[in-house]
Amino acid sequence: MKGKNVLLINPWIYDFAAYDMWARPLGLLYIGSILKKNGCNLYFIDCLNTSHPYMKGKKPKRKPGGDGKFYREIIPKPDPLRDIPRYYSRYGITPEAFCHDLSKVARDRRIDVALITSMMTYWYPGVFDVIKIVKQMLPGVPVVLGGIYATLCNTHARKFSGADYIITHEGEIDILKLLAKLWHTKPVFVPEIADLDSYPYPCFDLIPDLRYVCIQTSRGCPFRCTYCASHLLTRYMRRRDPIKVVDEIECWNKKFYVKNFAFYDDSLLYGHGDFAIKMLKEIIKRELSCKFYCPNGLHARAINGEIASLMKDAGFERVCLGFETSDTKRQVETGAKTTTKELINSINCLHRAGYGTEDIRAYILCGLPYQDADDIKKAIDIVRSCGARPVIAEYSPIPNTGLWKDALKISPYPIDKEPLFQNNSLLPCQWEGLTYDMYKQLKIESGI
Ligand code: B12
Repeated sequence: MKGKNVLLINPWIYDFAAYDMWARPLGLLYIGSILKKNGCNLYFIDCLNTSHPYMKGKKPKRKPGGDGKFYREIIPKPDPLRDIPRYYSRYGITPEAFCHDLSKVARDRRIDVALITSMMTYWYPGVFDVIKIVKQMLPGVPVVLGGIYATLCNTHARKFSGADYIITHEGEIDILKLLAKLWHTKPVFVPEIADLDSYPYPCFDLIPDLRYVCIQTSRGCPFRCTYCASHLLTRYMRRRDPIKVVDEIECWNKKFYVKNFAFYDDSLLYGHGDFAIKMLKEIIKRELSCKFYCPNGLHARAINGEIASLMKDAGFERVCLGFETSDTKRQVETGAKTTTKELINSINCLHRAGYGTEDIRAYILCGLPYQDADDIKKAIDIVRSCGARPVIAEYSPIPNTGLWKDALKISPYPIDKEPLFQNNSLLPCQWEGLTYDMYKQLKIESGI
């Protein structure tokens, strides 16, 4: 594989709304780092680059912590969404900037393979457009598609994406197998799947203006929540050594001056003994003075007085908790991840550790099959009454998850035929107990 030229592409987002909450194509960057270890040369085009030099004057507003807006342009809606009365946009760099980068990369060398990632199932149009352009501008170059859409909507991707090869699930080993076959060669480095610490750090060094880095301390989740796809994406749970995680953080901090870190785990605190305590103590011991974010939400059950104080001392600015629903029966039926009592207890611990109301956010799922407006209203009230800020997370139905059958029954949209209807912005599982208007009203009344 030595000397082969590999092009990595992170496609555009096409959606009604998108905000950059520390979004990085972490999976693609892991794949890249494995190929680099095997001697490949890497080239990266990030369609979600917010500081692209070609787009002077189109710099979107960014916050000091690294999150912020994407540049966007309104584009025509795909046909299935034509009747939705909202603007639809392409988020990320302009097509001109993309084509400029692509021709620049291809001008001086022959690209041997193009690797494209995918995130949300309903973001596939941006992925398809990237594939189409690559096929036109780099004729004959094999295109490999992987990622979350490619895994969860595999048949759809095979039929319609235009990619030459599709790799599902965690791709580190399968990409090596595929490229070994295509290039008639053997990899010199193969990571040990069971040991996440045998993986090289994701190749964030390909990002020129590195204001934040995403960290994954584990893959998988000990829970099987019926709304979540974690177990369909990762076959079994495993976790890194907490000290090695801090080594990685320190490396980005010392070598690349990165100060902001977002954790991408499905289960950062819960699941493996005192992992979190060890990691947090090590961060404090090394006096890294970095800021940490958990946009994916933490398990409230895992937070006690000690963890809350350690998080505060380590530099967690804000804490996001997954509450999801206040209905006891629904809490149990969707996976028994947390109870209302545990949520209240965790918020109390965070207060005692010095977090204010604005620093504690609790995600509330909105639009689960058969969930009514009253459930959401109650959850908002509970979160408010114990001194945290409620955040509504609109539900996206995902094929083959526990709630999928109910979602199919109740959704007014053909969510199984067309992944675009899995878009959470549509409130795909609206019904008479929670119409789109009721949801809007709820947001206005509760000031969210
Ligand atoms: C981090 C994360 C986020 C981040 C943003 C991430 C980003 N880059 O944009 C935040 C917290 C902001 C976020 C937000 C949301 N998210 Co989210 N998120 C995740 C999470 C936890 C991890 C994704 C990740 O990076 N994993 C780590 C990397 C290493 O894994 P990976 O990307 O899958 O890559 C591996 C393989 O896929 C493959 N691979 C990837 N690319 C390629 C390319 C090639 C060529 C090959 C060969 C292989 C390959 O190999 C990689 C390495 O093993 C997933 C759950 C999960 N377990 O995946 C949910 C998940 C993707 N999110 C989901 C949802 C629902 C949302 C929200 C809609 C939640 C809400 N209601 O508000 C929002 C929407 C965001 C928006 N509109 O802007 C759903 C997906 C829904 C769908 N229909 O697709 C998921 C699956 C969680 C779930 N509920 O089950 N999310």
